[in-house]
Amino acid sequence: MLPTRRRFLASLGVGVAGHALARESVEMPFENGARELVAYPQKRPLIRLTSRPPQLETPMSVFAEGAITPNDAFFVRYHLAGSPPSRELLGGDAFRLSVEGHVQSPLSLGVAELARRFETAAVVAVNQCSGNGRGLFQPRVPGGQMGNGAMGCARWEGVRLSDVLKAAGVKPGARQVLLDGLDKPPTPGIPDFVKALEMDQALDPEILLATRMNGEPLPWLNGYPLRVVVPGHYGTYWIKHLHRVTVVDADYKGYWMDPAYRIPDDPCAHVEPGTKPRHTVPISRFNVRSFITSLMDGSRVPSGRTTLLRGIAFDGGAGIREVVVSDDEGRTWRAAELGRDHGRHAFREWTLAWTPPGTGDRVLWARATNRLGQSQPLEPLWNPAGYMRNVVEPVKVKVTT
Ligand SMILES: Nc1nc2c(c(=O)[nH]1)N[C@H]1C(S)=C(S)[C@@H](COP(=O)(O)O)O[C@H]1N2
Ligand SMILES: [Mo]
Repeated sequence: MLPTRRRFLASLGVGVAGHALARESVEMPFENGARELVAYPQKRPLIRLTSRPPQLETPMSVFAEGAITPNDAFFVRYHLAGSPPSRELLGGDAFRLSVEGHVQSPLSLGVAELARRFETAAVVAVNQCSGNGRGLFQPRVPGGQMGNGAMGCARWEGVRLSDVLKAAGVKPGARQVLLDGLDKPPTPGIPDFVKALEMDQALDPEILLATRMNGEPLPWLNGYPLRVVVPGHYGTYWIKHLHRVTVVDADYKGYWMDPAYRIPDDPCAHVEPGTKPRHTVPISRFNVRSFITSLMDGSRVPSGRTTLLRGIAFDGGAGIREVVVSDDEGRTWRAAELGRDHGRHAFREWTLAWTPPGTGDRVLWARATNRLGQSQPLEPLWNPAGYMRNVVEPVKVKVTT
């Protein structure tokens, strides 16, 4: 996102001639990247990708404020034009979660009942869309043209999916657990947004059915009153407004599992640009990423004076071991200082004192390595769906006298 925030006047249209509404907009660093900043209920102005359904990105500067993304700045992603479901469906006693299918005793539980029956559990975890950074793919790919703001880190609190499944009594032969939210397709031809977890994965005690986010009930647009939290895994599995958990004894073949949300079956999830993968698998864990959050493309920094660079890093759950920064396109690297550890699924903040040498254009790179030794490529890796971008993202600044 460029810092040159253009302010433009959007006319309110016929009948209100003479009145105009000032709106802030941003320009993402790719073609057709003009976006308005729009405030939705419970949200501060965020970068709007689409209005039907609402899809909002977080400006990178928010991530410079801390490892926890405030609820009102947390990104929003939906697939179906009718989303989010209406407040009536979500409100009060009307909401029930049903647990059904290949189980001994099907359950139907309200949110309060869930909290009463099952032990409370919490995790600080990053939620990131599979297509975070898709707009930056070259060659361009179809799909939501997002910058890198489709991510956020929060403290999620709720109950364990595994406890709920155990209470329902999973029958032998169960293969997968299907997760469905209350949002429905606008027309019959469009498949409902349903995701599947393998049975052994669904029983991982890390996976939560969360009712609270950063100490508050979930915002409406982030899944009120109940959502799935799958730490370390892409947001596609983090079903919002969860109302049905179905245990099945076969492999689910719905559209949002196949062909959607699949990656090349290759260790780096990539293919030669412009080609199709021969074999695909469902997308799963995050790869390693890091970002400079205190400076953006076009930021000005004074030469010879020390600036504190700030950033974040995260991965699929091993935890971040190291972040290094280069101001000379990789000839030399310096280790950043890691901030407080909020857990292996959280954003890890980092800082580095940097004294810009000389004057003129400078490119800054940050590169993280996790505790498994996995890191980030210097050249982008490509796949046709625009998933799992994790190239070192250059930040081009101007060093001034
Ligand atoms: N009910 C429902 N849940 C959903 C989706 C959706 O379209 N409907 N989209 C998923 C995707 S792809 C992502 S990236 C995350 C985004 O979570 P957020 O909107 O809370 O940031 O929600 C997931 N859960
Ligand atoms: Mo997503």
